[in-house]
Amino acid sequence: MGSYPFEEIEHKWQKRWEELGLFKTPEVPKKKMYILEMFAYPSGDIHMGHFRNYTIGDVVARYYLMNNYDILHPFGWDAFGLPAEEAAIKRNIDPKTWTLNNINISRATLKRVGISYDWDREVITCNPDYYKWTQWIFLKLYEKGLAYQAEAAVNWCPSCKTVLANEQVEAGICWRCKSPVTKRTLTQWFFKITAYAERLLNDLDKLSEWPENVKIMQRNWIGKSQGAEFDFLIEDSNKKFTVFTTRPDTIFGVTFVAIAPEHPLATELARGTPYEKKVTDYVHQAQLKTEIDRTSEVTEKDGVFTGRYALNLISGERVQLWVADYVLPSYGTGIVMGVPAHDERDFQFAKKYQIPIKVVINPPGESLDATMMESAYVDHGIMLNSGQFDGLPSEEGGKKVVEYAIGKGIGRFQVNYRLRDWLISRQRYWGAPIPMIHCDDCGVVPVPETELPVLLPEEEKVDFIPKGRSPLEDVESFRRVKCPRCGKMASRDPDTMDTFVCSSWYHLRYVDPHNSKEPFSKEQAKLWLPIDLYIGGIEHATGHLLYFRFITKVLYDSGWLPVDEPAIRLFNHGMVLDENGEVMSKSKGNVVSPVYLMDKYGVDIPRIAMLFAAPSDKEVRWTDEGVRGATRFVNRIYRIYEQYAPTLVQLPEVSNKKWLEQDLSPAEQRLYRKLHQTLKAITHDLNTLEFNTAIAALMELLNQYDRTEINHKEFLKYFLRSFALMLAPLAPHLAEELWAKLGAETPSIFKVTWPEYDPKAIHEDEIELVIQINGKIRARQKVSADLSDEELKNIALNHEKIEKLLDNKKVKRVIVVKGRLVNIVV
Ligand code: ANZ
Ligand code: ZN
Repeated sequence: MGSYPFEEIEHKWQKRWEELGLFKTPEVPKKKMYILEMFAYPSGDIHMGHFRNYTIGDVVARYYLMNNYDILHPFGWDAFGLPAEEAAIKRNIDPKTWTLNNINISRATLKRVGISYDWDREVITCNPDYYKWTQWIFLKLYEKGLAYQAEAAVNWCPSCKTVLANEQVEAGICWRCKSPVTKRTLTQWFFKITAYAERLLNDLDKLSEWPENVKIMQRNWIGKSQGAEFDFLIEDSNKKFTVFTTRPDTIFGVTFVAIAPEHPLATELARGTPYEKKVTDYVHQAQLKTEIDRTSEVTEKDGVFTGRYALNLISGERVQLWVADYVLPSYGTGIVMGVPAHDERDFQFAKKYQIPIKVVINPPGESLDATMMESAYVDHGIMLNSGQFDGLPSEEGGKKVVEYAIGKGIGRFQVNYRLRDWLISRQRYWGAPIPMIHCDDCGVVPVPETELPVLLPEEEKVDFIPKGRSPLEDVESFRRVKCPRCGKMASRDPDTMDTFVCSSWYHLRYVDPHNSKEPFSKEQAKLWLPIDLYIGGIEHATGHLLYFRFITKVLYDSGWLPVDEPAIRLFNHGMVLDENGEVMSKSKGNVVSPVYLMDKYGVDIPRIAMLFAAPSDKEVRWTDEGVRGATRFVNRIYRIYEQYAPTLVQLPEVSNKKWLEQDLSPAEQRLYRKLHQTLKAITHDLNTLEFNTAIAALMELLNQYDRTEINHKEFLKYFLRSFALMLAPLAPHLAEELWAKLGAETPSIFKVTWPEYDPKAIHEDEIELVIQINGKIRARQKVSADLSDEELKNIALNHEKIEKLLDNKKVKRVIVVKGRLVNIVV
């Protein structure tokens, strides 16, 4: 008896699937199911993380296919982006060649994995027929006032002379040359995602099939906070500034004000005073620090006094004006009212610089002494030292303070979001050009829709070594263009878009990928959207998963989409670790390549090993032992069919028999029951993506099969037929082969409808009912398994032994645990 001959088998079935057009998306779906895995960045060949993610999607897609759904299961490539340029600089090939080459390699591997993609719908974001529509989306946002240009402080490496993405700054150091990164103010393009903050937040409540942790991460990222703004007056000047606070009840406790170093006021206040040098030095220092360093709880807060004072318009008190880098320029107003008694950061700051501490909230029934405090009292309580608001509970008092400020015109209620607008311009070559033109006379003019795409120049040798400005700025033939409005010579915007713009709408292109007139037709969108199941990594929780919700909402608002949320259900798969529990990565040299595994074991063995090793949403350790186990399992199955199938092929149809009414032996009957219990469990597991328990159930079933003497040939065929069907989504190539050995009722096992379990079979006939009095076991009795709670209760109360024990005691309560136990409380 041989082992599973994957070389012969797997390729044969992949060819058959192709010939049958098994994974081709139906034109007009009756019962649609859109299953999507996050597409891939083509940086080489696919790795085990891809293998896992795409296998998960494949199991589900095949399962729904067998449930007669019309499936859309597409794939594509997130093909623009930095690594292509980096590789191009290193190897001296152009990013396009490098990228398309990687796509070809990875696609070939994925086809070998046999994933059920409709390859006719493949999208590649760096192809003009795709990025034309990425540019179209930019124009739509621009039309709606959701794309705008503004100055922003960006990361700048003075030695590389380039702008860096946040991800390229590690602890304030440039990833390439290791010199300190500074900030530069440059004009950049933004998408106004903040205009959707409220909806992005509220609609999370609709997403009942998204993991709770992703929703929590998005809520925190959006970071809604309700509070107030107060105006302050600068002494010796008639200028005002505004602070944002979540604790208006502490306004009388303000003893200083802290300004972010980037705020224009910071340097302005000290100008021409003896404090000027200290302040400007501090401002420069602060710009070298990362946001994390500045706001971390563990680093000591520092700052400089500006020598100036401001007037708290509510309390009438005079307070010191400081510059401090724990204040972030981009949150609230960039200026904080310092309340040392009730805010921990302010407390540390005041202690360090001997700034007064004034208590304005007491804990209920207690009285704080500022000189004795070792930390801030941050909870709510009773207001004091607060003029007319003394004695009020602080929550209520805070509102009163704001109402008072509104009356005086010196304050207001204010909602703030942590979410910032999305900076989407990159001074890079390998991206979708921003479809805008700058004209001396007309200003910024959008490229007319009819002139899309704005092609990335390829003919000329583009020098994409970063120089601090976009490489496209130096490509004359690209840059120079007639102004669409006045016809004078003007210049194209030289920046390209963040790759996350490309990936914010790819799920929409799949519904109509060959449309050359529109990004997708509204009809196709209606047929297929939303995504029914989206599978991908948790690392995208506050990036891509927020962006694609945003773009979906924008297109919904402009009438392009039937839904305002992109995905009904989200599933986050876990990471793949090596034998020692370390993340697989090229730099650690511990990667296992899917190609190597397939050469050695074929597809289905690594597939079973991966699916069995852990629940799909948990980390999985990839071990040789796991592969050996899967090999034994697969070979065992294969041998059974090799041995028995030839003797069963000729038997007639076995699927529609009433097996419990046939003359099966008791052992065969038990196996029949086990089969249907397994079918029920697996059906559940495939819906919940718990593939490890599904495979465990098949293993158990196989064990019982081994212990059962089967004399009834038709029943054996029925059993093997059912087993192959249950195995099909999990080990598709193997299952096809088993199906064929049994006589192949259909050209593919995936043309068979997923079987229904027999409800009569899954119940055991009898159970042993445990009867307790006050939690102590007093009797056991065999009863029929399908009795109701009421019937079980009566049996228990009327049990001979129990009746005696109860002996007219008063029964307080009877608790029934279905199918197991009755507890009588006396
Ligand atoms: C005074 C105060 C008193 C505050 C007190 C808190 C407690 P969230 O909840 O995150 O919105 N803040 C405001 N703008 C800031 C900025 N640009 N950088 C750093 N901190 C800033 O936090 C709002 C609180 O963070 C505000 O309320 C302000 O400090 C501070 F007993 O104002 B609070
Ligand atoms: Zn013009």
